[in-house]
Amino acid sequence: MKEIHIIGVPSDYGQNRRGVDMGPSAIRYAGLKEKLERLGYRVKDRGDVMVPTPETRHIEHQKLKYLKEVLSVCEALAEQVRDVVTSGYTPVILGGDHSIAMGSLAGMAAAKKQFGVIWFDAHGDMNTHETTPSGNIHGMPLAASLGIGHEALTDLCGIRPKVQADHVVLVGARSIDPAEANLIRQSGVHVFTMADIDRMGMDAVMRKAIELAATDTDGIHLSLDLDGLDPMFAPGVGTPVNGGVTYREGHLAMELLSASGSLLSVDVVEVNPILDHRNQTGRMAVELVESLFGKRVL
Ligand code: HAR
Ligand code: MN
Ligand code: MN
Ligand code: MN
Repeated sequence: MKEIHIIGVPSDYGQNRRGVDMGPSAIRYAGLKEKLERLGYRVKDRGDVMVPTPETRHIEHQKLKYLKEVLSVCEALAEQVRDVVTSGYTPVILGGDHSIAMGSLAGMAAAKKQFGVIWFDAHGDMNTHETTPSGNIHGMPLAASLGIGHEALTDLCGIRPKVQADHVVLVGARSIDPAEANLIRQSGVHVFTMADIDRMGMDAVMRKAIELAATDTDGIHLSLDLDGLDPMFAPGVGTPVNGGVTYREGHLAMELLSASGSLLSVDVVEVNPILDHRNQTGRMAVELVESLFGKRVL
């Protein structure tokens, strides 16, 4: 039987609204462990990675806000992920903002020769310190993991790059900054925007995405940013963007990834309980993870 290890990362150092640090609690409170157990998995909760208290810290670089704190959190997370994956278990990583994915991917890169990434997100997260409009590192983790940007980020854990561009697929994109768009085009990552989902349908998009991320790799890491969903279904996020993935499209995407048998690891990020309505987004996150791990109607 497969064993899942939950790792909480209560960090909001990658962006400027407090609250995502409560994401792991909200997702756990929505019944994550019990629901995965009901699907037949052994589940171990490894607790939270140590995150320093924001009120004791200050910004040093305006274009890389809370760089030191982001790095220390990501290093600690990478170590946990490497340990879980080399032991043969599946990590479910609970953010926190999306900057933590640099730690997830560093841990994956330490444990696996080749892996693909499906980056489910309204945003590209392909900025660098030179292109960022905000200085928030949660807009940079995909670029950094591909080896693009400031070396403090790209060289995290001494592995660069963590993943190859032709094994990376963005799904759900609809808010990309102009300079970020150039980086995306130059990088060679694959992108399915919302318009592509409208035209092709989620079924065709995900089948193609899975093929791209699984070819020549040992499997797929899913980086699930809840703002990829339409704010109607996931209002508790810091940077909501209209015109997102619907409830059923989201589940279909998870079901197809589950059926592919290629899933290695997942992060669930950007859930902000302060901005949420009665934990709707936390519950949505758990529902999507259930579909990802095989929950079906019949
Ligand atoms: N692109 C903008 C920036 O770099 C906004 C990024 C928002 N990012 C997330 N993660 N919520 O996907 O600041
Ligand atoms: Mn993101
Ligand atoms: Mn996003
Ligand atoms: Mn290849």
